[in-house]
Amino acid sequence: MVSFVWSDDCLRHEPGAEVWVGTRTQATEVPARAIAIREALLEAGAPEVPAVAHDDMALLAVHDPALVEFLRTAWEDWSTAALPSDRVVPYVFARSELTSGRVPAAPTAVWARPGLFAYDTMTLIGPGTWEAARAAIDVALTAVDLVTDGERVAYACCRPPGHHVTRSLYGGCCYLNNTAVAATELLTRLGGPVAVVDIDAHHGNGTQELFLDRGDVLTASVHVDPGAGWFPHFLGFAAESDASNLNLPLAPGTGDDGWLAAVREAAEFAAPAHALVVALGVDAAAGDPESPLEVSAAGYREAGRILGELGLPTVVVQEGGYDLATIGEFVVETLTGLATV
Ligand code: SP5
Ligand code: ZN
Repeated sequence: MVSFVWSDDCLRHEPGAEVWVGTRTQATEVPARAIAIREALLEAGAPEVPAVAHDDMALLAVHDPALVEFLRTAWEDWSTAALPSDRVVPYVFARSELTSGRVPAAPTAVWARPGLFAYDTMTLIGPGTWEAARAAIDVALTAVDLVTDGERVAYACCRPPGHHVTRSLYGGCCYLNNTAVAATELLTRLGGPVAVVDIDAHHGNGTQELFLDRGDVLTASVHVDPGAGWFPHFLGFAAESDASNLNLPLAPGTGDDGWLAAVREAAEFAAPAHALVVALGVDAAAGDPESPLEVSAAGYREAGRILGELGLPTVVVQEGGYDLATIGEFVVETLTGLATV
């Protein structure tokens, strides 16, 4: 069984809620997700590898230092200001057209600062958010270490997830783009091109934007059609595809056959790469509360097999997946498929 990288610090992020259409709704991206995955992996006999601390080189190659500094200090500043919300939440957004593209002023009000970096209201910051997000980067980079040291496949049990984060904007329950940092580090160490195949139920918009027009990192994403009303709403359409990016939006209710056909297409797109990052969201699962793709556990195992058949050094990075009863099983099935070849 594939080794998995773990850090207890990933449990320190407690979103508390998601502000959605102006109301606080129940948080979906909760610590119990990672605990459930770890239990299933241990049960399946996967060796556990503790995350090793890594410096900020790869992180700062991906993200704007201003975003990183904001995330590092946001909770401290917010709690000092004694605001009525127990989580950092934006209320005014520094959209680039507001300043005609000019750099917006650094706001003096602490409660205005999140609007420089957040693109939604669902992605709250609390006491352990930074520690968990930074630990997830170490988890991803430790999995890269395993692969560059000779393991063909390694799994990074990252939490919070990351694929919705761009160079300077966070959202979609994500703070730092673990997948993009892993891909960047693989590129540095093994040379390019590196491919990212994202099978989370939502479009990997952050990863797409980070590697736009770059021949050295190919990105492919299989996800529910944003045109059918699904997050991230503004991106993930087939028309965004080009020589280095492939979007495969699927209709709600697609199920195994259509989903696996798209995974095969994504795998073919990734085939020329020297290394692979699988952005593994298991929220395409039938029964997942956040997506309608209706994929079975056998479907995820087959997706793993298809991607494993590429024979590339492969880092698997955890993204979404919200059905606590089955999330662990779906991850184990995927890794089993990846390891069969
Ligand atoms: C990593 C990942 O899978 N992020 C997905 C975030 C998308 N969430 C969209 C939520 C839309 C509204 N949900 C209503 C229920 C609120 N609890
Ligand atoms: Zn997702």
